[in-house]
Amino acid sequence: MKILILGGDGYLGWPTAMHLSTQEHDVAVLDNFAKRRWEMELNVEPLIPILTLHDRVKVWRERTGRELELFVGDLRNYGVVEGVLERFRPDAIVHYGEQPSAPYSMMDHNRSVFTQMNNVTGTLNLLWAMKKLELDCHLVKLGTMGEYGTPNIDIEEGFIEINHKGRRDTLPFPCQPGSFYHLSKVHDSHNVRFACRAWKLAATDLHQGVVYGIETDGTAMDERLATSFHYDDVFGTAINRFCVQAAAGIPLTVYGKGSQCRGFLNLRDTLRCVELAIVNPAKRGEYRVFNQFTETFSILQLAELVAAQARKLGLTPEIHHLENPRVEAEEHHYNPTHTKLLDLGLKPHFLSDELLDTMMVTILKYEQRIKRQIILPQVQWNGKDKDQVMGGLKMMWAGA
Ligand code: USQ
Repeated sequence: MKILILGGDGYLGWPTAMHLSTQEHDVAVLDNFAKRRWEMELNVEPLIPILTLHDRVKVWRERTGRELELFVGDLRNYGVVEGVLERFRPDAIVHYGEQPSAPYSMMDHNRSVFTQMNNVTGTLNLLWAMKKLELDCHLVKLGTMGEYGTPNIDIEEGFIEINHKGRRDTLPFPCQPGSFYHLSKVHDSHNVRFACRAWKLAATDLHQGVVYGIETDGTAMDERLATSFHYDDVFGTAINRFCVQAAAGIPLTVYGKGSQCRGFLNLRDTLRCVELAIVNPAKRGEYRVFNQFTETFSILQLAELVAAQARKLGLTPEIHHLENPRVEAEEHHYNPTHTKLLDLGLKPHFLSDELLDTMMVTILKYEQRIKRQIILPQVQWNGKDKDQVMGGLKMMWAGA
């Protein structure tokens, strides 16, 4: 199958490209390297040094004899999107090409507007290009479990059957996301669903939980094929951050009580879920949602698991409860359904002591690169916009 990966330079995009290439698919990657620019803006960098995408593609060819076609371009530019689709004519498109961080979207006015314009426009351009070119192509769109928020009922996979005043319908599950980033994914979901209905496109919206892990079969092949692993307060996520903190002897940063629950999955399972969605495609006109996570944990539970494993490695981790920088429920019901990917054959890699151990051992190899000043949360959900803090002076900002 011909598969185009949007956001192929990222934490998930690059290992997905390697994985699908190994499965004998003909894979192309597209990226505009925006993430590398945001890293420079915030003065953060991935823990493991990352080669350019051009060089990683070369190393991949050297190691496997397989080609990954590389396109450089911005999804906000419709001409780029249509041009790439016309040239590559994919059977499936995996769309990771968005601004992925909730804190980034809550940092200030500029970044919040940028996140929504970037994410929504890119996806809309893609939908229009798929329509115009009449490709027989399945869109696998990365959404997020955060679209649902934390309602006081069980979360279904995308849709819920409702009886209302004697009438019954199956409707999109209500969304109460917790950041402008998560909201951008809700807007995308509506646009993708509408395009499937109006233009008979085929799409799978993967409502993914928080991904953890550093290693996949591809990255393990050669250090030069490593993926972009973040531990800072903006691009780093819960388990990955806790492992780095434990390895560096920095107290684990649990926000608030830590009783907030989320769905989690191993990076290796992300690759498998995307593959399962691709080889079992949605039908034309169909918009389907898979909840993509394998386990739920509270944040405090995770911190305790990481700390226990760190102790076995001779480390002396501490857990600190910080004032929660986010506006989010800490005590809530959480029982999301996640059967569709299991039904398609997903065999989860659960969070194990062994995995945490391997992650921390890898992290310890790069311990000298850990910047301690980028660990503590700096973005307050209801804090002052940085522009205002700077007395109305607009920051020089390269994101627009
Ligand atoms: N948290 C802490 N301490 C930390 C970091 C996070 O307690 O040092 C807590 C947060 O308050 C939150 C939870 O952990 O309750 C998850 O936060 P996160 O930063 O790990 O993940 P989140 O912001 O939700 O976003 C990440 C990805 C995003 C993806 C999402 C899936 O960055 O792209 O969509 O996970 S989900 O969380 O299911 O919406």
